[in-house]
Amino acid sequence: MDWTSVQKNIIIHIKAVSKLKFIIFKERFIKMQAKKELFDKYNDQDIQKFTLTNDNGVSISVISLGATWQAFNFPDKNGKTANVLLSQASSKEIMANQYFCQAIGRTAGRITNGTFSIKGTEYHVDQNEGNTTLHGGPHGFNTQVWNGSIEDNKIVLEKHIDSSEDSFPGNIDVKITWTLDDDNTATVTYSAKSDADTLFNPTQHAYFNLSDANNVYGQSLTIDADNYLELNKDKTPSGKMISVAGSAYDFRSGQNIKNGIDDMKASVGHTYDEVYVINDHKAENPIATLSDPDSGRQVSIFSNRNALVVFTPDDLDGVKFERGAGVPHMGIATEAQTLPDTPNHKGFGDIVLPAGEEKSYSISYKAEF
Ligand code: FUC
Repeated sequence: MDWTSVQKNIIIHIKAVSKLKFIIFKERFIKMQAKKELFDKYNDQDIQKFTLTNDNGVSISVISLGATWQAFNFPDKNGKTANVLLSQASSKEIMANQYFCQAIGRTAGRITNGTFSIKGTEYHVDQNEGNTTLHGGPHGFNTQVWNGSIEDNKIVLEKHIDSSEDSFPGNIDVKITWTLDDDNTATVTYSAKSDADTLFNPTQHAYFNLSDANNVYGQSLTIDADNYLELNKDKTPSGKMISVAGSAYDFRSGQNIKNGIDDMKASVGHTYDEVYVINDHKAENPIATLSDPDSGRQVSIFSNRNALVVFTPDDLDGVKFERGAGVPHMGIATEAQTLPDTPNHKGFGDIVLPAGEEKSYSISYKAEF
């Protein structure tokens, strides 16, 4: 070997060592933090709280009861960090006022008469809202205490649900995973495998309020949807899709939420509790974006499924949130999913989880500030 190639080799070696040192430095000092702590007790069971904090100080917390998304903390334009979710402080309250920010399954939304067919076999599942099965029925994902752990900076929640427990066909193994990346995107992934054909259409019932105010009136929402579902009196879908054009339902170019609610009340007599039919879109484009000009906070929602439920409840009386006593329009719920009541309507999609197959669905929430 001549002298120049020895020199070259030494330089390459030095470069490689410095690169390695930098990686080790980065790993040691700017590493994502993951924490597990006791939240409280529910029915004598320990309820755990898991928190991931990224390099920018943005954090998410999830608790094992109902796989509830307990916190999404990120700063406003002045650097003041706050939780943008409507969270309740204890397991007792979470179970007394269900669905707030909880995991929803096996099936999000309403199933007409709790009845559906898979490959010609008719099934009847437990009803919990008149004749309707809402959000997986009375023993849905949100009522379960999940087995939680932290694995490779991911929050992992697992549960085996027996068919006899929630009345859906098939014993099902479900895994809910939460991650948070350094672009401030929180992602929840629901995976399931069943020993018999069943339905799987999970979502997260996140209620957002990006501001410090106790309502969402100053915030605006954009939804990539040309159509919404016509609903029957009991809020089950009629099967018909209606164009949003020229109505209070139209969020395609963004709409202030207070103007929208006022317009809804004047035109159809109620607030938003609607199922939007999401347009075909590229994976990198959000299906919806909620933004708050006052705080400078924004959350974009990414999903590859065809529906988003939007709910701005008028009545939150008697619910005590960490940010204060419930008042009308304190938060806005967004639930990315496949169109509800799926097997009962042609063209709504396919939520069948065939026996022995694993299916996964993800929803991402990107925070900007
Ligand atoms: C949404 C709404 C429902 C219900 C639930 C808690 O999914 O569509 O009407 O109130 O949330």
